[in-house]
Parts: sequence; C-alpha cells; structure tokens
Amino acid sequence: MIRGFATHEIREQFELNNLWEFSTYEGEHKNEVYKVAVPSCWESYPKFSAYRGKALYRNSFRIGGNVRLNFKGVSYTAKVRFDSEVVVEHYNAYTEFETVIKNVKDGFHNIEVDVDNSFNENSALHIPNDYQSYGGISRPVVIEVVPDVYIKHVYFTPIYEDGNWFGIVKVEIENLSDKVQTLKIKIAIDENEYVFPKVEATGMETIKLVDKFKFDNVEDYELETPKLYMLKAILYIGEKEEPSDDLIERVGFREIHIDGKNLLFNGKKLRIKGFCRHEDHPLFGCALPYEALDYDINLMIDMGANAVRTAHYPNNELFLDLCDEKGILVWEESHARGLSEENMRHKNFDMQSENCISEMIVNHYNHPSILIWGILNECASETEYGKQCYDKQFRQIKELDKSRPTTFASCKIKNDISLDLPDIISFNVYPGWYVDTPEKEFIDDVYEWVQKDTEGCGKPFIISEIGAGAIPGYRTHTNVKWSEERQASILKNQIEAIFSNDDIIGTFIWQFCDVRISEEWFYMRPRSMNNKGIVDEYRRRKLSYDVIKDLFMKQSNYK
Ligand code: ADA
Repeated sequence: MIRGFATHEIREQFELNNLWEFSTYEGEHKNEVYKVAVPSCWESYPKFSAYRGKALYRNSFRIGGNVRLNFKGVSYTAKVRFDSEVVVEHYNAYTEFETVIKNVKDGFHNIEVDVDNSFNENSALHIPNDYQSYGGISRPVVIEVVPDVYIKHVYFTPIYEDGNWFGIVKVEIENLSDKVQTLKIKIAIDENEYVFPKVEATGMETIKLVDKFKFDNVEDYELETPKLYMLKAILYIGEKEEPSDDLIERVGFREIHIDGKNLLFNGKKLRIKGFCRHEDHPLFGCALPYEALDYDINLMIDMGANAVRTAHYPNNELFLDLCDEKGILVWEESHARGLSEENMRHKNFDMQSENCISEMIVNHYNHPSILIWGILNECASETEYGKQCYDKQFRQIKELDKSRPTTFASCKIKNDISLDLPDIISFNVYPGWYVDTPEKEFIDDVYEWVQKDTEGCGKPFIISEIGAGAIPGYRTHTNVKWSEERQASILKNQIEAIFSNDDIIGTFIWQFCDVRISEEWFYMRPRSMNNKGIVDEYRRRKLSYDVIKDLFMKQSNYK
C-alpha cells in the first residue's frame, strides 16, 4: 500500500510489492537465495534476525517509457541498478528517494538493490544506538511512467485572512526532454478551480509556479473533525485538451502560530498529550504494515493522546496519512539521537543531516497533522560547535518551511547554550527514574530556570520526554525499579507535575512501546530492549496504560 489515498488518476503507477529474490553477501547464509516480501526487514526472517551487513535484492518487471523509480525507504544504504547500471544511491533508512530513467524500451527489465545496514566509517547518523537500525527494503517501492513533462511536487500552505481561507500553491514541473514545452497547470479543491497562466519550460529544466488562491466553502481542519481535501494538480501541454499528467495531494485548512508561551492551533491554545514512538515491532522490525500502524494510533487515541513525536527520524508516510485522518498532531523529527560533538564533527554529518531534513520536508510538507519540525535529539547543544550545527539546520528548515515552528529535545538542561535558536523549548527529563529529585520539584525547577536565566525565556515550553522503565509482566507489591507498579507511579507523578503548570504546553511520554536496541550500543539494557514502553513490544498493556488514560482523558485538547 503506497498511501492512504490515490496520488494519481492519470499517471500510470504501481507498487513493486511482490516477492523479491534476496541473498546476503556475507555471513552464515551467504549467497543462498530466498524469496522475501517487500516491504519488510530481513530481521523478520529467522535466519537473518540478527544479520548486520550487505544484502542483494532482485526483481524484474515489464515497463517502457520514462520510468520513475521511487523508494519510500531502504534501511539503511541503497545502491540501485536498473539493467545492471547504477541509477541511484541513497543513505538513510527513513527518507524516500527517486530517479527517472528516460526512454526505457518496452519489455522486461531487471532491478537490483544492494542494501547495507552495517555500522561503518561513512555513517554519521546510523550508529549503534538506543534503537535498532534494521536491514531491508522497509517501505514501498513505487514505479511510475512519466511523460516528458511531469509534475514533480505540489506544496500547499493554508493561510487564514479576514475570515477567509487562502492557500499558497507551489508546483514544480520537470521537463525531461530537450525541447521547449508550453504548459498549463490547473489546480482544484472541490469546486475551487484555478489555472496558472501558460508558461514555457526550456529543455531539461525544472520550473516552479507559485500563487495564492482563495478557497470558498471549505471547513477547518480541527483535531476533533480533521477534514481533509484532495488538491489536484493537472498538467496540459501546448494546445492539447487532454491532460498529460497529474499529482494529487491531500491537504487541510489549519494554521499554527506561536503566541508568547502558547502554541495556537487555529487560534486555540494547544495542550499536548503525546507519545514518542519508534517504528519498531518484533515481527516486522521498522517495516510495520498498515494494519499495525493503525493499531498503534488507535491505542494512542484510546489513551486520550492527541500527538505523537516521530523519535528520532522521519516516519513512514502511511503513518502520517493516518495521523492526518485521525487528527493526531505530529512532531516530526529529522534523524539523529544522542550525538556528541565528536559525532557531529564526522565528515558526513553535515551532508547526511542536510539530505535528511530536505527529504523529510519536501516529501511531508502537505500533511496537516505535522505541527513541529524537530532536529538533533539530545545532541551537543551545550558546545559552541554543536550550537553552530543546530543553527545551520534550523536555518535550512526555515528556508524550506516557514509555516511551522521548530524545536529540539535537549537533555543538557542547565548547560544548554542553544536555547535562543528554536521557536519552542523542549526538555527530556526523567525525575523519579534517572534522577531522584521528586518529579514536581524537578519539573518546576527546570521550568523556572528557563524563564529566569535563559534565552528560552517567554517561549513555548514542552517536556519532550518523561518516562520510566518496566519489564513487562514484572509485578510486585515491593514497588521496586523495573516493576510495572513503579513505572506507573513515576509516570503519574511526572504527568501530574506537568499538567499542574498551565504554562507548560504538554508532554510526549517516552515511550509508546518497548523497542529493540542495537546490541553494539555501549549501554546495557535488560532484554536488549528499551523497556520504557507503556505497552510492550507486542503492544500488550502495562499497568501504566490505564494510569495515563485516566490523566490524558481529563485534559482537553486546548487550555
Ligand atoms: C533519551 C533519548 C531516548 C531514550 C531515552 C531513555 O532521552 O532521547 O532515545 O534513549 O533517553 O530511555 O533513556
């Protein structure tokens, strides 16, 4: 399944989701050929459940014309060959990439993908960490046939002015041919139809059209009534009446603003009740099927949540589609967790981060559920060099999207020197778990420190992580650490402390479910899992489930 809706009515598109041939280049089962499902992670196959290394995926399909190959996610490096020729290479499990191969002769063609999930000297972001870097073609592979001139992207930014909804629509069109082409773009949302004036695209050029339009009779996108609209962009070439290409996006009419310490959603002061969530499942690795994604969101909704943080990387678009449909707000995060200054000085850090941010924003821009862009979780925001990296990345985000606020989750607390940079201050704190200071005392102290002594003073403030560990099923009246009872009582105190301060916008609980960690990580965790889930890895509820449900249900979506 590619998306939660059809993105084309004209362009030919299909998902290459049948069985692929799979073999590893190394290890005990080297060169043995298996059939595997795509998308999936190889860890889902018992012989490869702990394989870290290189593997080969092969397939063939019938196609002709200008062929667009679009990989929604390969974990975590990919080298793609089409009829034995390398056509695209990509780093990072969590963002999509594409290439167009022009004038392919009609017939059967071979596709091969070298996938590598080994930690090596070229990787700055995928490193041994408190989550697993899985292996495989983990998100859908989409094949399209595009005409010589085709619509590459459509970006929609809703704006509310004088009681009316407007939208800035930006369309990117690529001319693959070497001829000058005259073209026209029509855009439509329900009965609202507009046509951009005719333009000429010279050969091999990408052109951008931008305009602001008024949209009548549209409903607001609200958390309680998340009304979505199909935005259709249709391309006409020359004097032809028949359209030659299209791209359909799904959008919502809502605005996000900051007003002092408040975060406003359509003018109302938001109260965030959220979870941090890794894409992780013992049966599927990071390649959760649609049903499992839906199941996770439904559990969060059942607990009264209204937000999710995609810690610590951009998520599967299908998950974002579900968030759009269900009115769950998203803090979408670029890939990075716990990098030291030394890690940030890695030769590829800047390039890999920059690519991740632009691929995240370019491809996810239109999701009305995305509320905040986050970067660099718990990295070196306490050092001068680290601060420069934060600054650079925030500038990049603002160039790509000025309509959403930015933040980063800091654990440096009183040593942080980068609080002037984001729009929102966010802290990860674990009183009652990693520190013994009573929960309320700790949270009040951090909040007051930010307000008094820092450049974060007066900005919206979020507790981006709270939590405590519990081994699933470990129940004891002694209330000791790692018991479900202890986890529930710590979380109760943490959440009550946050909600007792009306100036704190809310929180994202660490974390939705227990997750596998990479064993190479230096830190020992029981079961080689991060056990702070409110449900375990199979989504079985721990004692804290009902405690959170009770506390979240008492809070409305707005302050
Ligand atoms: C951090 C980090 C998470 C996780 C958590 C924990 O705050 O952001 O990825 O490691 O701590 O469980 O300790």
